[in-house]
Amino acid sequence: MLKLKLLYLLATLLMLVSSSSAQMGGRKLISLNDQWQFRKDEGPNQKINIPHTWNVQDVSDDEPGYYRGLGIYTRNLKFDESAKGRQIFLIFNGVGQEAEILVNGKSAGKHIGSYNRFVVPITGFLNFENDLLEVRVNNRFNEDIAPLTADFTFFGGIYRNVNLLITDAVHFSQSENGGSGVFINTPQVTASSATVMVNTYVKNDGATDKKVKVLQQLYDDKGTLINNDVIEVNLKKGENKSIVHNLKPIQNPHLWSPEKPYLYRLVSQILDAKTKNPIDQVSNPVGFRWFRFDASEGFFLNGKSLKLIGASRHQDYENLGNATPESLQIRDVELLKEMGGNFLRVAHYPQDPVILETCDRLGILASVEIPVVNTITESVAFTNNCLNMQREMISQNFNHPSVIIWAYMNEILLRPKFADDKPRQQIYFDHVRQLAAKLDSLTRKLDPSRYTLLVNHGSWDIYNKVGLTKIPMIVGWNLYSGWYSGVPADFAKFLDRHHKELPNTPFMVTEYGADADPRIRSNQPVRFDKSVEYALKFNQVYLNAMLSRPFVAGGMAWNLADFNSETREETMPHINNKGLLTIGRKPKDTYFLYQAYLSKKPYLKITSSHWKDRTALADSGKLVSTQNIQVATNLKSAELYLNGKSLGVKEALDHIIDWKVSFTDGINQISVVSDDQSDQAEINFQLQPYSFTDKIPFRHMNILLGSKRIYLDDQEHQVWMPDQPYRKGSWGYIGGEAFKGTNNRISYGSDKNILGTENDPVYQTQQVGIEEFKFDVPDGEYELSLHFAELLGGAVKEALAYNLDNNHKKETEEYRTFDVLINGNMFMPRVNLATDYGYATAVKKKTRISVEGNKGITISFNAITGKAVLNAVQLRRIY
Ligand code: GCB
Repeated sequence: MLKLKLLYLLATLLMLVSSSSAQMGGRKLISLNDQWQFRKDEGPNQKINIPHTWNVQDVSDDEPGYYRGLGIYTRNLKFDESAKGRQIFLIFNGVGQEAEILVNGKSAGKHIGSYNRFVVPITGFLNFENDLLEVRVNNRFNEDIAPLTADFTFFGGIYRNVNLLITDAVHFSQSENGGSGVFINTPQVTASSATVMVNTYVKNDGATDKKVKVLQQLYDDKGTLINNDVIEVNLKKGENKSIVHNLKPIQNPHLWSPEKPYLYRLVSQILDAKTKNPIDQVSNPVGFRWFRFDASEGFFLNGKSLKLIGASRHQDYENLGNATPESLQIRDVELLKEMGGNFLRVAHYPQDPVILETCDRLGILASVEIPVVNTITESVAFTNNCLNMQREMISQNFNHPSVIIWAYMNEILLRPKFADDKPRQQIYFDHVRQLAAKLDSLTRKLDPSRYTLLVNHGSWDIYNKVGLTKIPMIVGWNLYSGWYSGVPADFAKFLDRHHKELPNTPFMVTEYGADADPRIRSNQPVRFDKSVEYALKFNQVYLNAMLSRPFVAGGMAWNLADFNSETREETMPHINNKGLLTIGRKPKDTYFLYQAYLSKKPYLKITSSHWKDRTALADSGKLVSTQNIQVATNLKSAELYLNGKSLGVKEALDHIIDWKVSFTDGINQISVVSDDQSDQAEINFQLQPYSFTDKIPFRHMNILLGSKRIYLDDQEHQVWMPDQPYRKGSWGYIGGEAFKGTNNRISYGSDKNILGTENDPVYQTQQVGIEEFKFDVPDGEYELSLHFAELLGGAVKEALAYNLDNNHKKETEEYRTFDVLINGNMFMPRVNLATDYGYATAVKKKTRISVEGNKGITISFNAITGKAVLNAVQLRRIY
């Protein structure tokens, strides 16, 4: 009997706990991501789920521009009885970029800016029977909202999670610029003690005054309560009160650092003063760390010097636009950590809340910034919107121990307005400086515990002249020597210049990078060829320069991953290829280079192991082709094996070892070994005969003219190789020269988007003035494909803001007409690529040929006006 009674008591107790924890919920957070209808302006309705953007397709097609206008989202809201009499809020984590929220046809709130959270109280708008929610979203250009222009795409839509929050009349304030209402400071942290000061906003939306207790409880990572504090408050009706708790100092705190990101948890509760029942509750992370930037010695965390190395990140993903699920966003921070990075520049705008949560958890330090990029509008509305974005960003991300920097401007003098009117330009500069000063002082006021950062591009004089290097606590430089201009070695000179001329201003390299289209490889890498090889060398030079200079506080690669930038052309139109990962987050060789530089564990990796399908000409008179294999490592040396045979031990230079490997036709097994580390790659090599009379059978060949690139078409699994001048017994072009565009930085080819193809690199290079192309192939049946594109002329495009020395305007049209004959027979009469097909448009012509009498194949070009061209050629032996 006693036992039964005890059991009964226990069960009652359990029920009480669980009902009180439901009650403690006081607040309920419900995801509202499903059951939406969406339409573009007057378009048809479609069912969608959040996250959603309406620009996934049109940012990648051949049509310039993407839809920037109105999108309307609707959804019903259903409540049960328990919601009546409570406070109801909608929480939008990100809507691009203007939003108006209507409930039952009435406007309940508006928000400006794509990248911050906002909360809309809707209690007074509900009938609790058949409530209809409508969100009118617009991503039109608005001169009063940043960003105005930038090298990324301004996706429209409700692209981050939406939640419904239901609270008691008394709750943690939801009027704190999207913040949780609880702001945690750690004013003094040392290895032996840490203080915690919590500023909490408690709101009474009830009809009567209310007495409550505000309780702060600090738990360690095992869930043990280590500290608490309670304050009783009288809240008048309608009042939003700030309450400050100073917790007693924590002795010997666990410190937060990249190696050991120890997180405490602060649970804040509002209790009914009489019943002690919890009314509302929120939790926040607490990390104890202290840090400083020093102009001579760089960055220090918890008293120890730490070079900040990492990357910036955009939030969009392959085929998803910016509507990226949380799991993939978390993965990005994991990939940064796995790369050996310790810093994330959350650029150019605040991102999904899971990003900084993951930084906290994994020990990645971070800066966050608002999207004031390239240019400003000199209007009061623009200024106020910027200030408001900064306020929201700080309020929403205040409690993340990972955040050490707030930033607010990026390359704001990139192409300053009023270049032809110097007095007017001076007024503009004054406005820019005033806006920077306002944003900086607001930031220092809202959060004196962190640093401020303003990011410039590499034009030293202008930023100093306008005074922008004097405003922030840390200066950021985005440096691209050896990419957009100059040579990589100029980079170190710039670093030294800052240290010499601004010896008291700490700085970081907030961006640097070179495009690497993962489909492009080169044995002769040059600037702007987009080859993976050039990017790898570039990154080596930059890492060496930064790591060897203590005064450089840090360096952030641009970018962690490739990202969409609708206006970009080049080899992969609409994508910025400076990522260390592809837009689908596959590692490029550069990612492995970073692992080799940064990994604390032994590291050994064949960088190009994913370049599995290769082709090249056999060495003269041999049955092999000698090609490069590269290994990234932090070990001193390694030994390479080809099909089990050692090719010797070699020492690493700047974390890279190069071997010359003699590939045979077919599968080649490569392995590399050092200490107890090893890596393997299987390379399927297609040997091309040096002469068609060699023993190597000819199967097929894809040749790019006027190019030094190797192009891997991953859709059709074709490997394209560079051309050669005709050699008897072999193949090649006769006459002409490689096309060179008007863009100064490309040494060959064009950077135009080629319409009608995904294989832009096949059409972006060409031989101009070609007379013949010959294949001295043996008799048989062949399929021949010729590829053309007119690379000159067409609509003059506005040079993109970041293409400072790019100039398509000087281009003069060629008006070329030519005949193409194959073995003396007319194949394409009087072809005019521009008029017959359009400018920069892929043209592919295929035919079958019987080669007889050992005559081989001769493609002849007969120029009628202008010069004949050929961009690429494919030959396949049928039998
Ligand atoms: C920059 C910009 C960034 C661009 C980058 C580039 O300096 O800050 O937004 O994406 O250059 O790749 O050109």
